[in-house]
Amino acid sequence: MKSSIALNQENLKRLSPNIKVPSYNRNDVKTSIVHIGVGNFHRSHEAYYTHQLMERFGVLDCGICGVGLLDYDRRIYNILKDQDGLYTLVIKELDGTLNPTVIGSIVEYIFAPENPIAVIEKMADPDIKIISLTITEGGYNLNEGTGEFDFSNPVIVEDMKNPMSPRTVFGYLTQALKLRMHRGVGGVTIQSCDNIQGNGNVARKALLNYVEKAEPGLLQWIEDNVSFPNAMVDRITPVTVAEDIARLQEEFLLEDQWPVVCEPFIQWVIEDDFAAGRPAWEKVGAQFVDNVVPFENMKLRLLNAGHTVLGMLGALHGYKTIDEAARDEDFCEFLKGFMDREVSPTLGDLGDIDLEKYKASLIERFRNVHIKDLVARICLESSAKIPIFLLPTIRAQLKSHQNITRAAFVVAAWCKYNDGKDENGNTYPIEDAMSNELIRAAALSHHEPIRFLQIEPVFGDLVNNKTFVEAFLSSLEMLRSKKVKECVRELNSKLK
Ligand code: CS2
Repeated sequence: MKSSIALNQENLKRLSPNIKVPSYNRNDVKTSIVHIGVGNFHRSHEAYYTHQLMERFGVLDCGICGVGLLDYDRRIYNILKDQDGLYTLVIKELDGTLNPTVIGSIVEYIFAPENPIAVIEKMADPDIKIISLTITEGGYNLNEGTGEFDFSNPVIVEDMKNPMSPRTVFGYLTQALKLRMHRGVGGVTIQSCDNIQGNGNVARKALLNYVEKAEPGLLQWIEDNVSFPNAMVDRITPVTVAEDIARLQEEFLLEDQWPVVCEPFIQWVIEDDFAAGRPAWEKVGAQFVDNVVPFENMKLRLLNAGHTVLGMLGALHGYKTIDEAARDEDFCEFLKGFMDREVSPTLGDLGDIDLEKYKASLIERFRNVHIKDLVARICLESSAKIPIFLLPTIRAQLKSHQNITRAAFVVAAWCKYNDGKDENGNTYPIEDAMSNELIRAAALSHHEPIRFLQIEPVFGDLVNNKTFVEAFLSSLEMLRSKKVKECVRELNSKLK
């Protein structure tokens, strides 16, 4: 039996012909993008688009320098160092075939806790035209209830005190932009790639709030020289599991310590507002538009919230993966009702987009048995996701006096989810920056159900809306007295 080969630059030429490898000379790649947060999503999305541009069009001036800010990032840093920045992206086709490509667009990586100055200098380098971010929904440090920047966050307090050894993205950006200003290096684009409505506007607001207190002399320069394009990003990218690593080794004789698997679907719709130019990502499928709002609304309220629906109901029932939940006919009927009756009316004018086709494609994507996206991944950090994915639908429907029964039921399911136990008695951890508060509120809600809606940073003033509160209370009562599947069946037939 042939032995497997470790992934690194030197070994690329020895790999099986079934694996696509970079044919461009990586030594000729010039870095012009710094990316903060090299997680699986960045590796299946922006780094993939950029690699395609290098591979298919020979555009080599858009190399990526990855940056890890958190201790957690040490692992990816070590692995990328070991593998010369290379990793395998395994697209799982709809028929289950694996389609592996070695991605070469990440040509540098800096682990910030070890070398904060190197990160600041890199972001201030005149060659850097874009600083892109995947720092998660919660990473923007805004109170979801009030929309205000959270200055009480202890790491933010630390960064204000020690500006030269920052820990947050805001501390780093402030120092780097200050250097750019003093050195006359010119503007840069800060490009959010997170699942947030108006992600560019949110990045801008969060940064300006921080700078206003930390470095007010920099505000005007940012206004004049930095752009923050909004974008919709999409590709379902599950957590890599041991089996993914093993299959690559067994079927392709490739040893990659941390490959990424993903679905074939990919989409990136970007507002064309780049202060210092940009790669021609449109050549490899990205769409540049004047207004991304309709695309963002559609994606966040249907795909991401659809995930939340399946994740929460699925978790209570005991399903482990999203495809299992989506293949459950009762849950799927509920999901379709949620999309058609409660979300679609809030989406407004979508121009040329075929909404029915989009929704049908989502069901297909959720049902893809090969992706094995974990319910646990969908449910983690819900306190940052639900206010973005689900509550805007509730707010919009309430405003136009329309139905919110299913959406409120999902909020109630989330409350019950925080009891930490499914209906078979299996326990699971609540992985959430607000886990203490959520667990406490869920516990209190057994006697006083409204307590859950009093989590102000999540629900804000929704707790004062009578219609919403009633819908939530009756759903929670139902969920606490019967199994989730029974409740869903009842609602499906009642709401037909
Ligand atoms: C998911 C997203 O985290 C979540 O809850 O809905 O990660 C989703 O898979 C991506 O946004 C797909 O583009």
